[in-house]
Amino acid sequence: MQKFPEKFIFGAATAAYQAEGATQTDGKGKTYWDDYLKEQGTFDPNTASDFYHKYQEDIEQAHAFGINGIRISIAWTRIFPEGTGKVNEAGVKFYHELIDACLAQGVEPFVTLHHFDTPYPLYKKGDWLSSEMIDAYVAFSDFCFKEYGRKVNYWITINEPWSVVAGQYIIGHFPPNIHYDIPKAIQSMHNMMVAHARVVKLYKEQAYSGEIGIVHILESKYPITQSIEDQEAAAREHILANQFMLDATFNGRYSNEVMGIVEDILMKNDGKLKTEPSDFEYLSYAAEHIDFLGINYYASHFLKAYDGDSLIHHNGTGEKGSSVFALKGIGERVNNPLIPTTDWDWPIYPQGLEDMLVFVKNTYPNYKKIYVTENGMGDKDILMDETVQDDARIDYVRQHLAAILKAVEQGVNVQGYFIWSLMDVFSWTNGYNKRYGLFYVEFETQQRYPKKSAYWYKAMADKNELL
Ligand code: BGP
Repeated sequence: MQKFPEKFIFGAATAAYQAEGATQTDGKGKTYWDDYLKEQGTFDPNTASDFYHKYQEDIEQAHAFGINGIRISIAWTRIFPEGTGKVNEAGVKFYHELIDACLAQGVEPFVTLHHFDTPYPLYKKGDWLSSEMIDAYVAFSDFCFKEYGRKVNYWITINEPWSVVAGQYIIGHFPPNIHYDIPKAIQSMHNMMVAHARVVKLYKEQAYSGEIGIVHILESKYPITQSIEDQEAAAREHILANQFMLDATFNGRYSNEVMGIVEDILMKNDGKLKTEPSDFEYLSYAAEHIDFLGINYYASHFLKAYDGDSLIHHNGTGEKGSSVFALKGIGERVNNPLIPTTDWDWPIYPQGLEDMLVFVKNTYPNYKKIYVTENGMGDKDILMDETVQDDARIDYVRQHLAAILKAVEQGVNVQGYFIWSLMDVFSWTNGYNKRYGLFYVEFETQQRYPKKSAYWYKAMADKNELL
């Protein structure tokens, strides 16, 4: 019998743009996704899971299925439709009602301030590459703390800086769809970390009673063979995608080892990182005061040496085996025949989660606690007899929870787990056929159906042990 720590959060995660729908309702402003998705014409985010209208039912359902924590995010453009300036009262009211509904059901809200949804006018000004964006983000966060700070106990500054910059500037499947510009990605990542740090400082200096943290996607990187070159490739991707931000988060500066590699990657890609002395003052303050780290974990990667130009094919359709991911000055992700993958080519490797948790504990001993803020399995679920027999998902989640428990045995302080996602939601670059939810959403009718995994999750939460 494997017990979870006492008061463990059995949570489920959502994000505003992916769950709420209602992208043009009650004065909401545009994010950078709206026009882009319309022009592209593949996926319409306008209804998503209609959480904007159905949140009450969803939160009651969450509670009924043993869930005691939920990740929600505040859509910046519901509150400030233009990103700055005039406040939209309908948006302010919506989040009061949503947070109150969570609290009334005993489902603790973990509230993210930025989950991939920069307001369009600020995106046009350069997004995280512009100081106007960063100032506006700090002002928006301040507004949220003043408005909701007395009832929200857990804040998340930013969701997955690495995914944002990789999507925007390397893979190019997030607007502005730039490919292979690794220097821009590094600069933007640094700026996001400074923005995060400014918000932590603001929150702590105003002495709110809650906690504040950041969510990073942290995927372990392994060499496909033990050759020096393959080891080097894995180490480089690990530094770029994981350690660069963990150093900023917990040390308030970049270690010499990290900076050495990052500078070499920048040189090979004709770029330079610009920093200000004040950046490191903010980062050091936040490193000392941050309350928790959120880790999103879905997959790990196996790498081999690569010395060509960057080349990526994003598998957004679920056509197994179609992914290509090779970065100049870093390495190439390759298939490990011993490790199963999802239809979207994400290697299923729970050991990578255990290794990452132990790595954080050993490398950043000043971390206070960790929540696994996203983990789950995207699949092409089939609704039959008003449910889904999602045994593969149960198996995936069970293996990852077992990995967490193994890390806990090794002394890692993990206090909760949020399955991605509560119900099926809109997936940024994969649309609606990649489903993750505990609850199946029939998008045409917005009817919800608990999957087999929802019943299993409830039984586990009720017993506080792994089943
Ligand atoms: C994370 C994001 C989520 C969610 C999830 C699943 O990176 O924080 O917003 O989308 O990944 O990813 P996808 O929908 O691409 O399968």
